[in-house]
Amino acid sequence: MKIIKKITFYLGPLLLFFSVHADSTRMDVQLELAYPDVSTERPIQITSVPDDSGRIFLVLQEGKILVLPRNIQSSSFETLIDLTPLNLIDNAFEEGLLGFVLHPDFSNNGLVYLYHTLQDPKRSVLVEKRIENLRKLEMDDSHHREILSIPQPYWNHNSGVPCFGPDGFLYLSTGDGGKANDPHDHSQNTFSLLGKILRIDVDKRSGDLEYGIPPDNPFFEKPGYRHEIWALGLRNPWRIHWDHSRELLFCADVGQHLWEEVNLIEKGGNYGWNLREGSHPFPPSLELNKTIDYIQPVFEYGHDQGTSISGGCVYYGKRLPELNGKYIFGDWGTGKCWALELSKDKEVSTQEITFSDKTEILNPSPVFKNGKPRSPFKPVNFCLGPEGHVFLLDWQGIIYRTI
Ligand SMILES: [Ca+2]
Ligand SMILES: [Ca+2]
Repeated sequence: MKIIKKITFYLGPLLLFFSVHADSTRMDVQLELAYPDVSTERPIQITSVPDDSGRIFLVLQEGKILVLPRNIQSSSFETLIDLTPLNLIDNAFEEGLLGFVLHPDFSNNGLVYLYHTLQDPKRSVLVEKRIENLRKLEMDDSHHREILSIPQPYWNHNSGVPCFGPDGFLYLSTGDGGKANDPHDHSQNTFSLLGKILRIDVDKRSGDLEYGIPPDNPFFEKPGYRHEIWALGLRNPWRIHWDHSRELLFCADVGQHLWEEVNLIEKGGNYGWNLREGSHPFPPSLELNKTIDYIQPVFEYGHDQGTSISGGCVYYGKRLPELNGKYIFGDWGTGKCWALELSKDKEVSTQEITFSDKTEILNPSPVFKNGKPRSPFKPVNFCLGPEGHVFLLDWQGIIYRTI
């Protein structure tokens, strides 16, 4: 240990040139501000434009998708999609444009999918649109297909950020519909699309549906079940992420008052809400029912460390070798962030991540005042960008990028 400390002491000034320092329990990662001169209020997601331009799509919760250039100092941008004339939002905290994903064959068909809320009646919809000029990124205004519409009883717990799996099917995480305690028991109701992860085929049609049901879905043609369901018992799964190279589906599920969780989603799995919060009984006064086969989170933390998990992504790249193969996520309430590693035999270990912009630490240790977290940094998403960078989206309107 002494020798390592000495080496670190002597190498300290040198190590500052690297963007990541790490040991087995924590790491420091350097960030820089991205697009400080562009108005990026309530950013939700970033996706790379799949060409060599280095451009990104930036999804804003108010209902816009911007195209931003490779140069993160630039103040120029284009507006690709503007849904703000639609009646998306009654409560701006969780409603709005909640996700955007490109079709796996986007470079040939230009198809994109948006998940957003609508009012009167309150609902969430999955919509297909098309980009006709893939270089200039111009919309084909004649193409609009509403694939799925889910009635929403309340403004909260709509979840979002759909993604395509390695099988080419679209996965969509839906919240339990809202309020507290899942008052209508949507998450355990196998005839409700709420509180689920759904799996659909956007290229086919089943019966009157605007999508196909893959025949290997776990409840395909099973009476009493919606056949779209891939997994159930989720509360507000913000957000899911497919690790395509290991074929693992990660899901961060926001807890109620006690536990935040990271799950690995299995076909047909029941993740326990509203009979469990994390690995604990719900309501907490109940004894844990061990007779039902709920799937435990692979990682959970209590509300002494954070209050609302924001799922992220698994990083692969040479730019940040200490993060390679690790799932990066954080807490919206306290700003605490982690890298989760899964060994070959699925053993889980985590490291805390301290993010810094030059010398300023973005996420110091969690601070609670009168029981409420106080954080200058409110991570809402962690997204892979072009050229091996990770983008961190601060819901307060600030975007950071790893160096
Ligand atoms: Ca809702
Ligand atoms: Ca759970």
